Amino acid sequence: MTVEPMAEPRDHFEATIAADQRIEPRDWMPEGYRKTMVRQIAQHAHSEIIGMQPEGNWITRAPSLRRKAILLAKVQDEAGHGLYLYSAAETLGVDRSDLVEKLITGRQKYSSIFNYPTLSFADVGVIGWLVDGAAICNQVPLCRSSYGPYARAMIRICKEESFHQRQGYELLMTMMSGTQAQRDMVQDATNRWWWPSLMMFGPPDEESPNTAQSMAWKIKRHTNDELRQRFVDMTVPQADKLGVTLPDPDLRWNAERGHYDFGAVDWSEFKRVIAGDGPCNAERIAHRRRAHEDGAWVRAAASAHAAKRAERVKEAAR
Ligand code: FAQ
Repeated sequence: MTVEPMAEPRDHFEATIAADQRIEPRDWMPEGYRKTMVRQIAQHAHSEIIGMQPEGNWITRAPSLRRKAILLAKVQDEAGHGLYLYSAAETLGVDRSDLVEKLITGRQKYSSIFNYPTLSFADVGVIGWLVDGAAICNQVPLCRSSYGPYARAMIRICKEESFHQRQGYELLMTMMSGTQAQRDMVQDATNRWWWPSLMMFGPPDEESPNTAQSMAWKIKRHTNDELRQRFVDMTVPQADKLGVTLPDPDLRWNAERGHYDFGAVDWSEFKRVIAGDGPCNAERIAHRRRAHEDGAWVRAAASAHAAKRAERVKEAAR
């Protein structure tokens, strides 16, 4: 079903949202909608790019050629996700170089989760299992997000995230059937990543300033707490199968609710991390800034090439 053009652009926008159709770049949209989309897509793109660092840290130390090939592919996929997302953001009239500038000067956020260190190879498995697991939980509904270029980018990203999640779980399964030392590494990594993974979904609903409007605009399809609960419900049986203990003494099945109850997230830690004071914030941004500066010559060469080509096309048309 397509929404017929209407005399008032605002009416067309509202009718498109109400009919569960997509807003496209050529369509009129309220400034608040555009700003929210830029904010969310840019944060998401930055998360993918910064998110290459924690696992990238282990590429040179992967324990076998097979693990190295898998990890390389995963980290490259994350770069690709960043690029699809920056492209989606550009359809809203922003410039990629401005977004990157805002990231490296701390004026735009990226996910809190990537400010924690990766201390052993088990972290690679646990990131795949929990972090990609949480990302899938959050992102599958975003495939139905109301902004067309974002929703379409999410379809492809989610397919790749599923592979990422499975490779993590498979790595952990292998480690859990290995030595006691390997099982201990998996448990230790699980202990460190569990709570930060729950924080990925954002603040509790009553403290989330953006959720109500984003739900009304069908940018978000579920609240932060709904998705956090979905993630817990999905992950507890996976932890049982794996043979690890999730580090939460309050975690138990609640038959009445039909969900797992879980303990209180330390929101003061979350606030500290997103304010820039997590264990690795400074390191992540310094690394990103260095990589950006090192890549200056590539950007200069690419734009010189593009300018030259445009000149040649113009000459040929004369
Ligand atoms: N970290 O009002 P809300 C990945 C901010 S997955 C940092 O609830 P909203 C894959 C929020 O921006 C990770 N900041 O906000 C991968 C807002 O601040 P602002 C990326 C957070 O937007 C796996 C303030 O708190 N995924 O990269 C966080 O309605 C493995 C108030 O919050 C996405 O970005 C946080 N965790 O809901 C890569 C998914 N949570 O902007 C490599 C798309 C909240 O007003 C390796 N994004 N904040 O200054 C979303 O679904 C939403 O933006 C939420 C936040 C749910 C993250």
